[in-house]
Amino acid sequence: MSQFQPRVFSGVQPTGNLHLGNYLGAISRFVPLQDEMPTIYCVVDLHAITVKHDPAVLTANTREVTAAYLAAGIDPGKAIIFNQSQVREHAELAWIFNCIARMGWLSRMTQFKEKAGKNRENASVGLFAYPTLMAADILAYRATHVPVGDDQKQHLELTRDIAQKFNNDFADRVKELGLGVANPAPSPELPDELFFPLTEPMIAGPATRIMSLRDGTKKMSKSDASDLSRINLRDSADEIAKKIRKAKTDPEPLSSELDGLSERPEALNLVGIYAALSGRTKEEVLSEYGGQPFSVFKPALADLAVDKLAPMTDEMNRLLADETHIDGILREGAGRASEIAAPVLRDVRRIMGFLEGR
Ligand code: AQP
Repeated sequence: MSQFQPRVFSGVQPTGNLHLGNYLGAISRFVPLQDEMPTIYCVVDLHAITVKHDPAVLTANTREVTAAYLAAGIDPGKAIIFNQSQVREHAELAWIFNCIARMGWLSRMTQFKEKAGKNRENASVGLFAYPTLMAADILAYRATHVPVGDDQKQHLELTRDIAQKFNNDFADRVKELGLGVANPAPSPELPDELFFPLTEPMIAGPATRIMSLRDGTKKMSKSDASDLSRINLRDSADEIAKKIRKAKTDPEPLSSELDGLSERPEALNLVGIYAALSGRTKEEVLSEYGGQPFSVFKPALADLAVDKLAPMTDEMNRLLADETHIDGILREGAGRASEIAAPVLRDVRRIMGFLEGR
């Protein structure tokens, strides 16, 4: 019996203000994977409408995320790059998963609680159901690996729960139709044949959670009202230097040991950013800068950040000047993505028992 083909899927929402956290926690990690296995990188525009949006801005942001993918080094000749709404299977599978997932599972999602805030009654149903759409994004391709930042861990656990419930609920049907794939880890809770893989999260490296520059206990975020809290991928060199200069810190010099930063979240965050941008460990950074004041470390970090980000920003701006080229890449990618998702959904429809009239 066949095995699941290794395949990477990940996505970024086109909600504006793409930032260093998106780059270090996700986009930069997408690049090497394209040489290791088939990769699918999506601009998840259906997710972006779960909160109030401006249609023209959504279009511009969709192109901006695409430009960031390309400028970071994702090669459309290797990876599939497309925007979610062009592949109808995402929305269709999400509906089916809405009927598999339990209210209790979704009610526990911390991201919904954070994004809905106090006014939960007024949040869209889409915001609540966001994780079932994310599960559909991944499982429409039967993707086995998903590189993401730490904030997406809970959603990926839910994706596994949905896959597991689907596999269990329809185990007999999957077998009867001959659509099963050998379960690599059979257990009393799981059938020996699966339809969907239990996707592995890839949350690794020194930058799985980059924190706000204004508050080391809050994640750097597109939606933070303070622009000083994040380094945007399209910030100029001057803006980057200013934001690092103004980043909240404490008066102490950096410690030489990582343990010394355990109660200093802002300092730890800046060291983590330096480590991720330079490809070194935090320990190595501290062995160079331990004992130094922030008046020395911050300019070094600003120089490094500008060195790393400026070429990417220039490339993004160059790419964004040619919308036809970007739209063509998305269209071509959507065609390739559909070729994978359409047969999966055809099988799902048969498993569900939907009558196909044509
Ligand atoms: N601060 C972060 N550090 C590391 N990784 C991060 N990611 C987001 N913030 C950080 C990762 O970036 C990818 C794309 O994220 P998204 O577009 O789905 O948005 P998000 O996770 O909801 O976070 P944002 O970018 O800050 O947006 P808002 O403000 O809307 O919540 C994901 O892999 C994510 O883990």
